[in-house]
Amino acid sequence: LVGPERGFDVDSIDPTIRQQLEQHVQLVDYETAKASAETEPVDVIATFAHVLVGKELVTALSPSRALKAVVNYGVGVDHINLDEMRELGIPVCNTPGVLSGATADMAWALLMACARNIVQCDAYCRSDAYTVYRNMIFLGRDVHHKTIGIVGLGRIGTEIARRAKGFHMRILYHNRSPNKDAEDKLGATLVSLDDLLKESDYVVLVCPCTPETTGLISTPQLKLMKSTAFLVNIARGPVVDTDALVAALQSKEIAGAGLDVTDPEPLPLGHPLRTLDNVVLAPHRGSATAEARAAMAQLVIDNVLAAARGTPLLTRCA
Ligand code: 8YV
Repeated sequence: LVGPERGFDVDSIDPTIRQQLEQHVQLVDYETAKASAETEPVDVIATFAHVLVGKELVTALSPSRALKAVVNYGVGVDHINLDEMRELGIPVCNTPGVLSGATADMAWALLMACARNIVQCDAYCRSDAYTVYRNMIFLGRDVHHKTIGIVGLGRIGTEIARRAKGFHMRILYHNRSPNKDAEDKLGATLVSLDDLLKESDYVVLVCPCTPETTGLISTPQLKLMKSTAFLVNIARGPVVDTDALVAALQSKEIAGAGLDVTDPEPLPLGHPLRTLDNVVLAPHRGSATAEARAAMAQLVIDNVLAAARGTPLLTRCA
């Protein structure tokens, strides 16, 4: 089941989820569920990022308060009003762990694309301009032995740090609480956000989007970064103040940005972030590998069936 918002393609939902769940439960889409909610309230809501789930939606679909769980396809649950779910006594499940490696790989893909101008190189090689070999074009920046600053050293952040260790990088992190394991095994150092921004060559945002992290990176923070440093965002768009980022990129206060997520998402046509040549964009593809998607789908299926059958939920997060 999906929510009422526009701006996403309902048919893009993993068909595995539909096919497998259909064998066990009756699946209804949002409009159908809403129309028949009085007589047939839904038992479980399965949803994903980009669909705002709160008291209003839950009450519209299950006015008799029969809802047993909200099951999210994805690890981030910032689109679900957890306070309201708590108030209603509705458990929330997500898909942690199974997408950490894929999302860390994506952070690295953006980081490397930024550092070595991969997108510009590709366009150049396809264009008529590439007729002779040139030595001094598209010079990038080293990644190895540089400093990476990871904002949010949870499951995905730790995977990013493990890859950074392979590149012999100095690893700084900023987190709500210390990650002793990453300090011991990866040599990661906990620092203030300001110090991380000042010292890092690559700043990677991978924190959850909460009221505390919304707008975390704005003009004062971007000013702390080196003019040679890159910002990679695989967290959520609102963690960065978009206008401040555009200004920093236009004035070359930072070298560039790799953005898997933006605010708004998608960006409107003609938005500066769509045209700046020191930006690499991806359409929220962090966990989008065949392997991670299959594992996410399986967790959604298992959680929906557990909720429907009244057996313990597998990955409850709230
Ligand atoms: C998903 C995500 O692509 O896990 C998350 O929090 O943002 C992504 O993995 C998305 O939620 C699926 O629609």
